[in-house]
Amino acid sequence: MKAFIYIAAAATLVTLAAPASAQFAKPEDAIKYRQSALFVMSQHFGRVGAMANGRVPFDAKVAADNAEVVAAMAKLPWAGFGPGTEKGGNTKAKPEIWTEQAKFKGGNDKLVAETAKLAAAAKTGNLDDLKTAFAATADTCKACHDAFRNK
Ligand code: ASC
Repeated sequence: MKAFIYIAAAATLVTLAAPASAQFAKPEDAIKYRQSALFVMSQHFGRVGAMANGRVPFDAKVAADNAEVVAAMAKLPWAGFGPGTEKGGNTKAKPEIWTEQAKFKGGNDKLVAETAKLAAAAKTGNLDDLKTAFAATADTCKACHDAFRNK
């Protein structure tokens, strides 16, 4: 009985921890995972950008909903860049991601921070705040792409 409880507890912990540590069966899965998170993020970021740039009318609720998704997605890609995922699939990832881990992690942390600010700005319903946060987030995307993504 005791053993059963330990096993059940361990299984529960693994289940609860899974989304955060995102273990992958094979490198291709990690690559697909990070690309998917980044793709979903880009779609929702684009919707916020359309409003920040005046291409579509500003709707505070739509902006806030999309920015929320951007902020949530920003937390995911890091787990997909683990050791052994340098190659496989159709990746544009540069080797510097793994040789300059601290810098790359710093970029991801900055993305998480800036997208949280974006979501907060969107919630205020103030278009100028949204524009400022959008620009800061876009700069953060670009800095990492320039340093760590092949053309
Ligand atoms: C986007 C998108 C990116 C970033 C980047 C910002 O909308 O898909 O990858 O913004 O272009 O410079």
